[in-house]
Amino acid sequence: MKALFRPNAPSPDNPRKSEMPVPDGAATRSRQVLSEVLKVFPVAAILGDSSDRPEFEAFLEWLERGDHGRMDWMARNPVRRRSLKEGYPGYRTVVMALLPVGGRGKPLVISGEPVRIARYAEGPDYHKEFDVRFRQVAERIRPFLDPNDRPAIKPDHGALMEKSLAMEAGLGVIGKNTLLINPLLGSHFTIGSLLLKTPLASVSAPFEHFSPCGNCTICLDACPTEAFRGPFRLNATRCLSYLTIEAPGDENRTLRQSRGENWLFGCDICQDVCPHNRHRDRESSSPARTADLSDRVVNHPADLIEWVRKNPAMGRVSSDVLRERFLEITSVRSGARFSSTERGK
Ligand code: B12
Ligand code: SF4
Ligand code: SF4
Repeated sequence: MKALFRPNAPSPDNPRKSEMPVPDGAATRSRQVLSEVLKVFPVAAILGDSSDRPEFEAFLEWLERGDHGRMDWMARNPVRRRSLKEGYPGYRTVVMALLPVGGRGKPLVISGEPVRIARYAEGPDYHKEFDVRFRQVAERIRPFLDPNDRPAIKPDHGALMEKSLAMEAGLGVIGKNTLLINPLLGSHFTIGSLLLKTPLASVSAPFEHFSPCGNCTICLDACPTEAFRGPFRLNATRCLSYLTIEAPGDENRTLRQSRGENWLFGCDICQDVCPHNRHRDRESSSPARTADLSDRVVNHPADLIEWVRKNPAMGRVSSDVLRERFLEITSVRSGARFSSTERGK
């Protein structure tokens, strides 16, 4: 594989930082903007005009291998992910923020069976959370922006290589599990971006020289479906997050059934095992004690719909899909066989 990762520090040899001229006073304006952003988000940074993503080539190779599977939206016009100016012409600055995920990682108990749900999917939908907070930010920073600026909110969607941008903004470094790791937060957070037309100077967070992995390979070894081709390379079509959320249909059903453990929605294993997440509780891997889980007991698969309603982040898959997956988990565990008619009930 080609050397794709260049050190993050700005230097004459490293053109990652601003290539286009930033007007006088932009640095002061940037700091003022960031201080407003930090009133709304716990961790944030500002990335002035960034250059081409150094990881773009790895992204193209990923698409060529077909590792995106049925996520056609990832393959659509890939070049727009190469740089901000190609994805969002006219936008010059990205305000990047991290939101720690609140989920407790405890299993949900359905008809006495513990099943697991990715932490990020518990509680409020993070897309909405970013939307609300970035709207507040946009109001606060309006006095510092050019009059014609129309900030665009992009949490998780849009043509942004978010981890790569956040890494350049000094918010953390990508680990071998392909996730961004921040030395204080670990990796259980989501990333959101606010795009500005106003050119601002970068104000980075201080974590660009952090080196998270060394010789460690715990996450690669722990993945139950062997989804990693190697460090930093994930075959999404084997990842339980893909198999339970993005493509819960028949594709790779056997893999999900045989190695999917009891993951109902998403998967957190390659994060939960990471030493940088040690500060989080490890209850996801401990046996379920029903007494501790009174708010997590669902008495019948059909009641799952009600539970999901209270956890809107899980609304991305239909209740039928969730019920189907639940039956898949329990049938494998008990060795029972469900006919397709029974599964459809
Ligand atoms: C597609 C996608 C998925 C796919 C593919 C995942 C993947 N790793 O690409 C699937 C459905 C499997 C998925 C799963 C999950 N996802 Co997702 N996903 C995305 C999405 C939309 C695009 C990611 C992407 O560009 N992939 C393309 C591939 C090629 O990139 P990559 O695997 O990251 O590989 C890069 C690095 O390895 C790097 N690289 C290569 N060599 C080297 C060498 C060195 C030294 C370094 C440092 C880097 C490096 O270059 C590659 C190209 O960028 C982003 C949001 C966004 N717009 O960015 C969220 C995002 C990455 N997902 C997120 C989350 C939370 C998850 C899950 C944890 C959810 C869950 N609990 O179930 C899992 C984690 C699985 C995993 N280990 O990645 C968060 C990650 C937060 C974080 N801390 O990093 C994001 C940023 C969403 C968000 N806005 O918060 N996801
Ligand atoms: S999220 Fe789970 S299935 Fe996906 S790569 Fe990580 S450990 Fe493997
Ligand atoms: S488990 Fe180890 S190799 Fe994997 S991301 Fe964490 S530190 Fe890096």
